[in-house]
Amino acid sequence: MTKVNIWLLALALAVSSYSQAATQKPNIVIIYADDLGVGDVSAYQMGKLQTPNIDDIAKQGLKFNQGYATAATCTPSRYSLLTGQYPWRKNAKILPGDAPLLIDPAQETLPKMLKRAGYRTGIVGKWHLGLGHGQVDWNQTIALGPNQVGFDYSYIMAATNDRVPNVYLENGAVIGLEPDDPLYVSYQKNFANQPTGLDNPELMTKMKFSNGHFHSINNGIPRIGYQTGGKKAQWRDEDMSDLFLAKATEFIDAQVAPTVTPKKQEQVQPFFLFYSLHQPHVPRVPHQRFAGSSGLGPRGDAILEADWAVGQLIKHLAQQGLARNTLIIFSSDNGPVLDDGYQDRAFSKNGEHTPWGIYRGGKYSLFDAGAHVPLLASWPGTIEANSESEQLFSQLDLLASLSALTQQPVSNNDTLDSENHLSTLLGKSAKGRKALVVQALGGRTAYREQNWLFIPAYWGDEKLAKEDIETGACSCYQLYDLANDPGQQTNLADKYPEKTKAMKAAYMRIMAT
Ligand code: NG6
Ligand code: CA
Repeated sequence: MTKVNIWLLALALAVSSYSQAATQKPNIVIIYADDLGVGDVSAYQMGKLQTPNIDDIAKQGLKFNQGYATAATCTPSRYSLLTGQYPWRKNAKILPGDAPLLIDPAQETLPKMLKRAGYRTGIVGKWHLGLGHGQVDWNQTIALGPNQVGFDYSYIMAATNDRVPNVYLENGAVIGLEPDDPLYVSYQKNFANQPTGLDNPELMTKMKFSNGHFHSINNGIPRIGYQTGGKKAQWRDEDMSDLFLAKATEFIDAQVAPTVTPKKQEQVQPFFLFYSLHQPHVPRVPHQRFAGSSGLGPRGDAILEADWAVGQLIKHLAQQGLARNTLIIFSSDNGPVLDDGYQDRAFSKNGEHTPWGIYRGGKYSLFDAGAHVPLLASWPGTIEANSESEQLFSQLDLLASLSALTQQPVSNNDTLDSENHLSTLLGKSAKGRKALVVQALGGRTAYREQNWLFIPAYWGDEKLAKEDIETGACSCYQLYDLANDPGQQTNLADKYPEKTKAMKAAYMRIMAT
């Protein structure tokens, strides 16, 4: 063989191994915490809690220092993650537990795209994107939910752990309902003879409310909304984490035929698991074995419970021989809050801990800690271990990026807001998203472009009094240089009027699309 031929052969081999890698379809697990701050994850070294299992994802892979949800509350962020669209296009705000499905079944979604790419898709945990067409009958299988927007399997709570109904649904059907004790739900008025937190404070044996949350009581904890019946189906908060973990591992196991040896895993159908944790959202009632474990009260304990569950899930993947062929993405739906409506000593036990890290604000806020969240990605052999990224990466971009990874085109123009930043997600590019609109409580929006944050003028309270969180509202324009002032202490809008004007114009352009 001539030198040239040898060279050509080597080139051909390199190209074929490259294209094999390029068409690889790893399992994809998105672990999505609820109200977890950057400072709550010890890999970020900004707070006092220790989260060794979540940190392991960073050790195995990549830690984003500029990772973003699209919103400072739950429903809008989840909507964007799954649809690749900004939440304000759909007027997405925090939904009640009996709201209709927010995602149009005709819309493109992340699980639909992955399903077309050959994945089996599942969601376990918090949903909070509505079910049915409205007027849901909880005693029948609900025909419109996660299974109709791309998930082959779903095991969910409808909304949040502080909202009724307090039941689990598997593939649209409430689990554990007895025919002679039907379940009814209302967000308008109470049912006859049903105790509430307001009228029957003696029944709040596990937790009392501090703000809102004074309707129906389940498991000694008052909730938002009224429910009656379905007694056997009502959850016990302490068991929720173990149950979701069990359902998540069962979903993984269903993919792994027992006769298949780990060496042959690549021949097994890949899966996408959306493991949607309920921690540390209120009410924070972890299993007894975590009670008191953090020294920071129930909020810290719930985070340690979540950290443990994450560790178990990762261990399980390894035991099934799936560690190398699984891309794990860990993030949170919005920033942190201490008192979010229950008397759980979140302020008094917090001590020196800083869930919001070095950023300003928190959950609900237009300031940076509203949507600036922990974001980690690991894929051994592909993502470099112990790496860090300063690039802006939004959960909005997961749809387009994972569509590039699986070489599965997205089907229509609906996903126009999602950008392909696959190489940034895999730590191979120093070029992230340039600009991002973030949404706060009530649908207010702010605009991030590179290191700058622009907040338009909003009238209203500067602080949520009970939560003690700054809203970011000001009758002035605000402009912050996040590179030099990550804590957003100096408003530069007056100092740089041209920059402010340019940021405002760019923001208005996106909002007009
Ligand atoms: C708020 C609730 C809060 C939480 C939030 C939704 C009150 C006083 N506060 O309205 O407890 O449930 O909604 O959180 O009721 S989220 O993370 O799902 O967006
Ligand atoms: Ca949340």
